[in-house]
Amino acid sequence: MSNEKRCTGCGVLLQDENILQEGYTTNIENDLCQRCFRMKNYGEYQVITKSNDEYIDILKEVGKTKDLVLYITDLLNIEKNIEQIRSIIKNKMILVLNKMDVFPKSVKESKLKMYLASKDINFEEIIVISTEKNYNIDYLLKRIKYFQTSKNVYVVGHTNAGKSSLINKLIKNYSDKSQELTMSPLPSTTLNMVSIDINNYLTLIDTPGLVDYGSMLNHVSPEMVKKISAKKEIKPRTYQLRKNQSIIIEDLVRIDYVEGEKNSFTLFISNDLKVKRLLNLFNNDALKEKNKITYEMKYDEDLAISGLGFIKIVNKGTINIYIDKDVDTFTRKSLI
Ligand SMILES: Nc1nc2c(ncn2[C@@H]2O[C@H](COP(=O)(O)OP(=O)(O)OP(=O)(O)O)[C@@H](O)[C@H]2O)c(=O)[nH]1
Ligand SMILES: [Mg+2]
Repeated sequence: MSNEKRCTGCGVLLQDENILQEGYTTNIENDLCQRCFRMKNYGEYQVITKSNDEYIDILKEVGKTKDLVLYITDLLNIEKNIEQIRSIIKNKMILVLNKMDVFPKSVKESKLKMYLASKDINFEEIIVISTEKNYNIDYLLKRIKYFQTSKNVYVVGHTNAGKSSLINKLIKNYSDKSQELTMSPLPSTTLNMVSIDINNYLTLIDTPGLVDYGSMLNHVSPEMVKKISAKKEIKPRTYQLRKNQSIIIEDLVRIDYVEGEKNSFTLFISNDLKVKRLLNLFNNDALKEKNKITYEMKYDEDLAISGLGFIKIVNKGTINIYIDKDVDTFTRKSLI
């Protein structure tokens, strides 16, 4: 039997005909599709790969409205192309930087905001929050009320930024609803728009995330995804490197310091990842089969590795990195 009923966890159209297809449920009376049911109750994750064309169509629908949009991004993984979504929708937008809890306490919010402001993208306001620790959620709600142009407020962003988690937090804090959106550590959890009335004046609309094909999360095993995703406050790890020394992170990336004065490399990555330092890079060829990229680092820049985190390098120098060819890397003025 097919119908118009949607899963309340991920927004997919429910169907009870084909177990191999999206939206399957044993009984059409259920609220959740089988995939959401298993994620919620057993933590069993099933990865679905979505094409961004569908997502861009959803964004264009949002763009046809005059409603306020919350653009959620993961602080550790501020996208290389943060303006990408902005270029599709011109609505009033608040930039919400989520997952402050995993960022080292030493990092000043003002510095983060300044970095984003320097990108010259038009946001009504930039707000730092932690959904996990309930940090700044009250303030965010105040600002939503201030900027909203109708009842409807859309929540957009790249996949895994914490959009559904944020909406769940707002439901829990400010409504008497029991609906819970599906959240998971893997990308592409939400599959379609899901509307939730928080109260008579506010309806939040969850959307699937834009897939960042350059993110490491899309190129490693589900076990490694869990390891890469920081759950606790990151303890920055600093290595003093001389020329011809090297850093290796798991079997994910190798960074050879090939030219420059003695230098300081500070890693902002999940505490669960193992890091090895080579005192002489010529003695070990590990990971050299991967794709090589050379960067001329300027004074006080970060090397950002999409999905993994970033490395602050204090002095100028030349580095060679070896990494999966599909993972994006870029340099920027240091965030810290
Ligand atoms: N440490 C930390 N983790 C968070 C926070 N908010 C969300 N997460 C985690 O981030 C992961 C992704 O959360 P979701 O809410 O599923 O993300 P999403 O943006 O809805 O993802 P898609 O539906 O795939 O687009 C989950 O493992 C969450 O537990 C936060 O404030 N701090
Ligand atoms: Mg989601």
